Amino acid sequence: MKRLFLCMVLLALASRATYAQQPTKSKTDTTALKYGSHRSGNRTDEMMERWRSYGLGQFIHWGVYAIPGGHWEGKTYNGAAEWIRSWGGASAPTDWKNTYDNLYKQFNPVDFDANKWAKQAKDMGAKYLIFTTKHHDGFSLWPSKYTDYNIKNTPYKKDIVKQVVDAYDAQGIDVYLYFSIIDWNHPGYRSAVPKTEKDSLAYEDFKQFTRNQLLELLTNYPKAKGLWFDGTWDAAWVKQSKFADDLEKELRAFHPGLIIGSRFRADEHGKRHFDSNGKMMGDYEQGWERKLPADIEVLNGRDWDCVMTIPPNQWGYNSDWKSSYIKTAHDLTDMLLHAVSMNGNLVINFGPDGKGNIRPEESNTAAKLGEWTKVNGEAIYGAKYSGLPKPDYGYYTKKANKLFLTVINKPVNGTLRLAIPRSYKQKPANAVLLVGNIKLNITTVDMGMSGDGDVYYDIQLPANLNATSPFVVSIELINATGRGNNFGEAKT
Ligand code: JFZ
Repeated sequence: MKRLFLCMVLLALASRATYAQQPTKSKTDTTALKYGSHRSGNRTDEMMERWRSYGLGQFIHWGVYAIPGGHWEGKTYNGAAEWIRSWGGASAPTDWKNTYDNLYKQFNPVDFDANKWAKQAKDMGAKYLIFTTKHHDGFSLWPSKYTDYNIKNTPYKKDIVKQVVDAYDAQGIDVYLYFSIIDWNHPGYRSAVPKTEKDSLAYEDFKQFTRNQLLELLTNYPKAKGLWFDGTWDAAWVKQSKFADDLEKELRAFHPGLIIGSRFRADEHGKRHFDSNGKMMGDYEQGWERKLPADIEVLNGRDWDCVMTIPPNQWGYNSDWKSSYIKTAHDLTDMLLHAVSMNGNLVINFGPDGKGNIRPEESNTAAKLGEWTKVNGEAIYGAKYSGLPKPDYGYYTKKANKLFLTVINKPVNGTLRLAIPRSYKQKPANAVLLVGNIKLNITTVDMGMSGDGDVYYDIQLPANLNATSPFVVSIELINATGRGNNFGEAKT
């Protein structure tokens, strides 16, 4: 029996560890590290506070992969469209990669209008953008001095990163530059640890190229608020703990306030995201990729964001969405509140096509989300974890003395019953339905339940509330002390 229990505990711990990338060591068990985390606890500066208040972000994956759009020589590839260069495999025609690496000669997004994108993002309610300046294929969307494989050498010619940064900045949306360390186009790039001297020299050249491009980005686009790193899992890069640590420090010194997530570098023992002492490397946890934490405890107080695709797993443009489940605005609202209720941000991905158009499905979703955030934005921007258990109706978020209940599951009897623990320092006073700005009746319910730790409050929803999407009840909180019930406890 004991053994069975131990097995179950171990299993539970193991699944939790893989799910949430939990730190591996306790505080008392520390190793001296040269290239580990730079800090204990969260950043407290103004820029990071701003990051914490975003709530909703937009991700854009755009590059030459938008031309094939998930299709190659008449075949559909269901793997992520931005990876199409690598889907060829051994059976592919030998010129597959070479053909791909020449696609830029056709890249001419005549419909691209950065202001249109930025306006749409603003209307959706996004407060930050993560934009792919260079994905794994190595194609640079800015006129980089360090490679010819860049936008200047396409028929389009103009600097796309600049247009995006300026347009979003003009809308008051903060821009973060996505940058892939993996670069399939650079001759010095290696995924495996270099073994020969020739390989090592090539890789040294690649490292300098990477550093040059990053400094170039921060020089050209000083309005950028942070760098969003990707493609950092290769064995060759994982070995570069000193180089990457020096580079991170250099980038931070070069661009004060810069925000970098946990997906940039590994410590000297190859540990990524969290160092060998279990401390997070970077300013926020960057491992929440198409997944959300089950509860706030797994986060242990860390900053985090979740990046989410609308189809199951397509970041770049894939012309065929027909065979996939496409997340609705409703699904995404649920995820957004899930994230904010646990102190995280949700970043929704868009994959424009080869001409620079955002597909109609994405535009519709953005518009629907925008309708929602316009009315209910208070529940997400600057809102945080409430300190209350998650309600079955949906999610609580909190800002100053306001508690927001976003209702995903509307109760059939039209009454929201809030269970507020007696230990909670505040209690509900007034309630307003944000859509329509309707004042709601709220009453205290003492059910006289023995040993129960909660006080109940009933909020009556309007009888004619025909909710077809999640709705928010804004609840004013006032201080509460000594809330015992009126009934004696039974002796047991
Ligand atoms: C990476 C890229 O390979 C992908 O194309 C896209 O850009 C995405 C945002 O990032 O894919 C990942 C990276 C990390 C995980 C999963 C997919 N992860 O940590 O689970």
